[in-house]
Parts: sequence; structure tokens; C-alpha cells
Amino acid sequence: MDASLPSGCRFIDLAVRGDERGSLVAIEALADVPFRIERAYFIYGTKPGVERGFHAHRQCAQFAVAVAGSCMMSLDDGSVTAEARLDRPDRGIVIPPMNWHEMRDFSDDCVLLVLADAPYDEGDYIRDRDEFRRLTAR
Ligand code: T46
Repeated sequence: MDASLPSGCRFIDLAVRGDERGSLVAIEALADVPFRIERAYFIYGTKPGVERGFHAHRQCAQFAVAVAGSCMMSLDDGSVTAEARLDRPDRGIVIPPMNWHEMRDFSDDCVLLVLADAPYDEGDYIRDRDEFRRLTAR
């Protein structure tokens, strides 16, 4: 556990299986990421200055890794906030449920791969910051 990150968030280093041909990174459910993978999506071609995210998930856990380029992700569990730089194809971050996250500063070549433990469900999103604050108030 990284003490500087919100509760449940952590970086995971992925093994690089490189040889003279180049590099390969594999991501296995319950081994490299701490959940069964039900969905994968990736974000790319993000326009300059664009910010994405601005929500938390009620139940869904995710793992995000910039497989090319870089971006910044801010994370907030309601009491701890942190800025995470995603700039390596062999190092991603776990985004647990109930973490408000925002992404910005995408490089032109950024491809952000996200693995999720549940199918897409708009009902799982909290997109209202005040609602998130109420739900995480201690
Ligand atoms: C998240 C961050 C890291 C789908 O139809 N299926 C999907 O699996 C996803 C993820 C999105 N969509 C649709 C919903 C919207 O019409 O794609 C459109 C863009 O989604 P959104 O505005 O939520 O994108 P971001 O970049 O703000 O957030 C995304 C994920 O939605 C979110 O779960 O945690 O990336």
C-alpha cells in the first residue's frame, strides 16, 4: 500500500518480457490485477487541453495503464487526494470503487488502457461531486 495514495489505490508494476525483438507485457486477472477482468477499453487521440473522468464508481474497480505516452490522474477517496503520473507501459494504478478520478495532460500519443471488473453500467457512475462528497463524508 502506498501511504501517499487514497485508500485502496496502488501502483502495480508489470513484468516486461523483453527479448531482442522488443517488449511484451501480459496482464492476467487475479495475478497482475486484483480482480477478474470483465471489460477493457482504451482512450486515445485525446485533444490538447482535454480533461476526462470527473466521476467515481460505486462498485466497479479498475486498473489503468498508459501503454503509450502519458497522462496525469488525480484521485480522491473523500479524505485523501493524490496526483498520479501514468507514463510507463509496465506500471499501472488500481482505481478502487468510490474514488473520484480525473485525467488530464494527455500527451498526443497517449493510449490509456483501462481494465474493469464489471461490464459498463452508467448507473455505477457518480458524476456529481457534491453527491460524492456526501457519500464519502466521515
Ligand atoms: C473511467 C475513466 C478512467 C461505453 O459505452 N462503454 C464503456 O465501457 C465506457 C468506459 C464508456 N462508454 C461510453 C460512455 C460515454 O458515452 O463512452 C463514452 C465516454 O465515456 P466517459 O465520458 O465516461 O469517458 P471518461 O474518459 O470520462 O471516463 C472513462 C470511463 O468511462 C470511466 O469508467 O473510470 O475513463
